[in-house]
Amino acid sequence: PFLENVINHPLFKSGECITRFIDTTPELFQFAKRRDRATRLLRFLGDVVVNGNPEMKGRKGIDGILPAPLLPTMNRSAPILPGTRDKLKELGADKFALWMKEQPQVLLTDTTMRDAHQSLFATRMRTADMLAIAPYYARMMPNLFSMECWGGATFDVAMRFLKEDPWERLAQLREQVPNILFQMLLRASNAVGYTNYADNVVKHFVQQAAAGGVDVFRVFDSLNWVENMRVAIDAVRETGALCEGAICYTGDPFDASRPKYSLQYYVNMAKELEKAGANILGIKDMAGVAKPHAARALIKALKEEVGLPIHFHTHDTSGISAATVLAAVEAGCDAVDGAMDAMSGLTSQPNLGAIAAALAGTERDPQMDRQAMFAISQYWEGVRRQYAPFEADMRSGTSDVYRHEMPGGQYTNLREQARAMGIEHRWSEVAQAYADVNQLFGDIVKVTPTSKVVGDMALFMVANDLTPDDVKNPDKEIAFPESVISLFKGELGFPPDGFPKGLEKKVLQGGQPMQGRPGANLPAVDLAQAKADAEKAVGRSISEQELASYLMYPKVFRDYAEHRRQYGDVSVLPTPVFFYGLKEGQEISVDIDQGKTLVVRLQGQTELEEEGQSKLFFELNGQPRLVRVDRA
Ligand code: BTN
Ligand code: 3PY
Ligand code: ZN
Repeated sequence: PFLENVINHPLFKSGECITRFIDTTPELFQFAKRRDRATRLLRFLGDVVVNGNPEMKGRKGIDGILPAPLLPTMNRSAPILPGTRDKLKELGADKFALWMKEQPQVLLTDTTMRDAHQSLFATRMRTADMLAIAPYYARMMPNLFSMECWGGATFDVAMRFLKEDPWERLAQLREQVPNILFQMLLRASNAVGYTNYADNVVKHFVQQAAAGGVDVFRVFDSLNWVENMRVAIDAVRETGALCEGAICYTGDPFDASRPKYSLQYYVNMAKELEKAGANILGIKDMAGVAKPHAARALIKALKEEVGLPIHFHTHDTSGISAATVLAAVEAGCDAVDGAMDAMSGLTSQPNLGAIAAALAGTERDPQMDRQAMFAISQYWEGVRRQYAPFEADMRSGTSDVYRHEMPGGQYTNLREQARAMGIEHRWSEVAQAYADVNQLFGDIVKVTPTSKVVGDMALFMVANDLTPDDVKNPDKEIAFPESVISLFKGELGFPPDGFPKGLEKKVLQGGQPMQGRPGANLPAVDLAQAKADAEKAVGRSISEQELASYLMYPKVFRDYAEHRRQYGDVSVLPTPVFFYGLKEGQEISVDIDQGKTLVVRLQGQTELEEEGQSKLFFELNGQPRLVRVDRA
């Protein structure tokens, strides 16, 4: 058909030059492209076999062939019952919030596909592992409140390390799960990045995310500055999605030595968020420092003072977060987060299966099919095993978190950074420095991106043997990390009470911090121009979603696009093959399209006969294929 199309094409008959023909009628060459796809995937497979996945550098790999994660037994064509997403469509955001408050049962969010893996194995979970279980969620978990499956660090890690398109992940999951609310984490004016973006960029991002399938936006500001959340809140409200305005929880309202984060502080901010238009109030305990009695008192106070349904989120770093969740539920909290058993605990969320079991038969019984949860958790157990090289060597909860207050989602990443700097053996000093930096900065909220700044400074202090007194000493010269200077300039906004004046002066070397919220000082980005620039950079036209990726991360997006051009869509590969490579004699089948499957087998490889190259012998759908790979 390919040749027929070519010969019968009017341009061809007119005798126009063939090269131009290829340029102007790319649709005819789709056929060739499809063939090319297999070649590109083989090239990637060959690269990983010979050179290793660059992501594995310095990590201990996995020997042997891992068994595929065990999927639950279920009729895949069982009907999909209506869930919370249908409810949102029926009621709209405002009435949906009222519905939440009326429910006697506590509503449950499963964070497995976002925060849990961000917090346990450096955000490395790949789309394929989510996609395989997604149809089971739709059919076996129809009364989950939501699945947190997007945003936070997953956005850039997908492109940067996994070589996947986060928008495709969202669309593919959405296709499999039409009935349960999808939730994302949005860093307000920082969107899914580490710095404030122009208002129109934030708005554009939110529009793309809502159109792409996000139903609930958990919006937070890394300094709890409501002023800096309005653009994001308004943008979410305009799309009709649910806006969860979140307060980042820090400190301890019962610690008299830290009066700043009192119950009143939270109540005040909650009222501001309610006025700003949030549909749901999120309490985001990103480090897992909320103690049970504090959560009880907090939820009680908030229930008395604000009208919004409350959604509580915590991490199990201390080991007792389930007690905190139960206390929050007892105090009337409307929804809580947890992760499926096998993906829970430690720096991740508390155990959702255990919470469901503990509440079963009580008036807040979440009404979960616990057998189904268990089957799904078994699948996650198999998935998690594949990511072992990315896990922190942490065996138990640690009450040290009350001292350092590191967010669960940062913990494994900061340890990685320390390792890369060769100071992982000084981890307890890093943890102490982290706490010291927090005090030096004026006891601030630490969550992405401010947590990253505190972490940078902590590593800097340990690496340079600096004490807090050294840092404060006006006579001791210090070359502060870039991110610290940016923070004190106000590029992430300001804490309600400002930064400590003495250190501000030293960091800014007499310069003045900026006035007002950063977005007010950033000129609007010319989106059409940006799109044209991006298209020029990657040599093809791009979608509005890809434009959003480019606006967030220009370089990461360009690198990803180049990888995609060279190797095709590698998200379809099984995880062990992607990270650890095919073993000799191993055969895999890869669905590259609906109904299009490649069966790939690695037959063997030859030693370096020619300088710097290896020869790999594959079998592709039964046909021999030779791939040459340059050795890195
Ligand atoms: C990454 O680039 O961080 C992960 C994707 C794997 C890229 C493949 S693996 C071997 C080869 N060498 C590269 O630089 N990219 C490919
Ligand atoms: C993120 O912003 O990625 C977080 O998980 C913050 O807790
Ligand atoms: Zn979290």
